[in-house]
Amino acid sequence: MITLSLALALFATGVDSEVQANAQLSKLPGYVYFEVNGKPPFEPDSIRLRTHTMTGELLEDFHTNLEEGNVVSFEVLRTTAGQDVRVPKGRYQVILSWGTALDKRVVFDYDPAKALVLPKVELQFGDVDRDGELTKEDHSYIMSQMGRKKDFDSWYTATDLKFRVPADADLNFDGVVDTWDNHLFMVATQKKHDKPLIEKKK
Ligand SMILES: [Ca+2]
Ligand SMILES: [Ca+2]
Repeated sequence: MITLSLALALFATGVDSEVQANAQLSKLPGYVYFEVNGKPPFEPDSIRLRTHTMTGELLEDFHTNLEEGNVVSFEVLRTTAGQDVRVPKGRYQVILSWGTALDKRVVFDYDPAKALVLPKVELQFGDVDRDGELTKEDHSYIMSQMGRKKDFDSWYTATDLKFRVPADADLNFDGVVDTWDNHLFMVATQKKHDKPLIEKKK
């Protein structure tokens, strides 16, 4: 039985690496790729992306589904004469918005002739009321959910009129709301986070 479990585990690992290898091979020129941290969506979920020039001009505002391994990929397009065309080589920025994460800005150097793979993007979760900030309001909700567990309680069921769910209070996605989540929230409030709005260059 142990041998069978081991064989299955090895088989599963093999499949995973194969998927990763295929993903590496299929990186397409003109696309930007990066992984984000976060909970695997419990239902089909999508992340909102807004691409901008460095002077703050909005290029595109769209949603995309996360791929295998929490990977985001997109082309950098601009609508010109009714057609979407790739922007020229240069520096751009993208704002990510996803569930209870704070908006995150990523700056990148784009070349439409190449595939661009960026470092993993760490999103900060904990904005349970989704107002773009980590405040007392978020903290008190997290504290009110202490002790809830994924396998019990109604993990994904709204518990109040603001449609917050216990899973929102689980900042490290381990299936329980405990003092670690409170700790992560407190640490996050001490950090400087991206402003959701893009500042124009002077
Ligand atoms: Ca908030
Ligand atoms: Ca947790």
